[in-house]
Amino acid sequence: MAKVNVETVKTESHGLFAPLAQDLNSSDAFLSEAGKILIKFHGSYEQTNREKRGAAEKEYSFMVRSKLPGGQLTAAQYLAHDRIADEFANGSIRLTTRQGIQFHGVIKQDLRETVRALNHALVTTFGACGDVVRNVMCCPAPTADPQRRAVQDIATVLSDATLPKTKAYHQIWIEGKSIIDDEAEPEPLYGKTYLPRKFKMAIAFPGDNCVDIYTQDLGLVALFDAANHHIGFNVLAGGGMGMTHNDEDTFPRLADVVGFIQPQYALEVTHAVVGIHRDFGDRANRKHARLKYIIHDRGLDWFKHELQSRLSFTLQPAHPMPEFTLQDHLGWHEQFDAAGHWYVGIPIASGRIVDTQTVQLRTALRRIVAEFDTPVRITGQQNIILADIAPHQKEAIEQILQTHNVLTVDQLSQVRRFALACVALPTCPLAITEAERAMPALLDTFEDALESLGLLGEPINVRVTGCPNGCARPYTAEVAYVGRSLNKYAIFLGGSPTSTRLAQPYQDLVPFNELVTRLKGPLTRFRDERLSGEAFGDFCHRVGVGNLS
Ligand code: SRM
Ligand code: SF4
Repeated sequence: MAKVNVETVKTESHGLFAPLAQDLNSSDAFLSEAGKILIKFHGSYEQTNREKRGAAEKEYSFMVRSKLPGGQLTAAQYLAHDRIADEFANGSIRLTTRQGIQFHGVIKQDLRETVRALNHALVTTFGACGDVVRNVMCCPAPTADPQRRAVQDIATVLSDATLPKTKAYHQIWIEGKSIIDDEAEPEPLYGKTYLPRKFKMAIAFPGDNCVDIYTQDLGLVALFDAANHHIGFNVLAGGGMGMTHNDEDTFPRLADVVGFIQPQYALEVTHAVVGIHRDFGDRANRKHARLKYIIHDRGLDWFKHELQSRLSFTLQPAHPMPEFTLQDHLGWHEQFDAAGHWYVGIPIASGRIVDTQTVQLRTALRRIVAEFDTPVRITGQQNIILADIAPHQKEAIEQILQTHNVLTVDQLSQVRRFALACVALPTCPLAITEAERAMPALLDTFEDALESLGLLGEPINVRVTGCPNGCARPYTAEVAYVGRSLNKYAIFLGGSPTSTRLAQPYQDLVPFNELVTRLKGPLTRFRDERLSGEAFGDFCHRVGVGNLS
């Protein structure tokens, strides 16, 4: 099949409408090549079951992704996702590393009803994928502090302001239109060709890097004065994870600190940085089309100058960057509101909410959210937070979790607590190896190794991806396993425990069953030679990853 050009498809789509709208009315189980590109902007990917490849007929289905700024949902919205999982998807809900929710296994005939059901619950999938601003991340901790709440609200403001203006989403999914009968809405931010590639942004709170701020195209670090007033943001730009093995022109990169802005300029700076990506991104080579390559190729000074030329105010020098930790918000925490509410963070292995014979995780969460009407937050570590819990409800909630065998954070080892894995097989078309599905066995082996070395209490963060695209942000982890070829991985070590430094390549083409044994040497040296309180990633970095074998 002839390969279609993404830029041409965008230009000719009449505002992301055609030929997707027509494709949806055909009886085929799949979309045209152009339709496949366009549906991403609407929050969905066409996929085939990788395990059934080679069968006479491919099994087509769709992944559908909700866009949830700051990972925030009402109880009713969570319950709508829970219902859709059974009605239209494969019975599971998948929390993502960007605080979104994915469904897998939706067939084409059910796509419209799925999107409509989400819209009915006031959730959009628009812009969850595609060459636009993706889900805006923000630290989700539901503390009552009004200053923090105000910053969390900015995530929603930025998300709404960067949605494409085209009416195609409403026309296709809600009105069911398939004929173009009006002018496409102008797109002041995006233009006819939208962005050259995806664009990701996040807001972090000082001291808490739960959104992996240095990996974002645009990062805003909220800063507060001694009286806890929100004084503005340090602006970071040019982070990104994706790379291709054996292609030196592609690489993970940490964002640079660009300057400081007052709170009222968050939207203006967002538009300006997105505009630079739109105008200077590489439209000839999608692998080279992220903002990080513009800054790498043209230099930070050029970027700052270009940014300043697009702003109505003077960009100030950055304030000292706060020391980061990585708060996963798991366990019970007070919200410090007048009602004395609590919130609880519940660990979800690789973000997959599903009932199995032994653990009825989905049922437990559904019961709690329905009975106690708890607002829901999704974290950037693929976990869930249930909020607004009255002190007298805590015991009943604990009881429901226990009845359904759901593990709470105190029952997890530190390594399991901080582990992340991308979706990979069987749905992801780009997966080279397993990730999510292999994680339980890998962590069992990892825990055994740590226990034998007396290191089980160490909070080492391990991230696994089925390919080098980096969906679980492996390159900022202390230990990263990145799918390399059939059943073989590249190992990276030496990221910081707070995700503020890139890990370095350690060993390549390591078979799955050697992933932990290959770390025995470094872990033993860590045990014997570490400085007091030193984390594993910091130890590897200090000694030098190249000196660790
Ligand atoms: Fe991702 C492509 C899953 C976060 C970098 N990512 C994909 C696709 C859509 C595969 C595809 O193109 O067909 C995966 C769908 C698999 C499936 O079956 O569900 C996929 N990415 C995910 C999720 C679900 C992983 C997860 O386990 O949670 C995350 C969804 C986030 C969301 O709600 O929006 C997800 N992806 C990320 C992140 C992490 C982040 O954004 O914080 C990254 C690295 C950061 C970055 O973008 O630099 C990431 N995904 C990629 C890339 C590489 C982009 C690049 O610059 O080269 C691809 C490949 C592509 O876009 O062509 C990709
Ligand atoms: Fe798929 Fe690769 Fe992303 Fe994993 S890292 S979900 S294998 S694209």
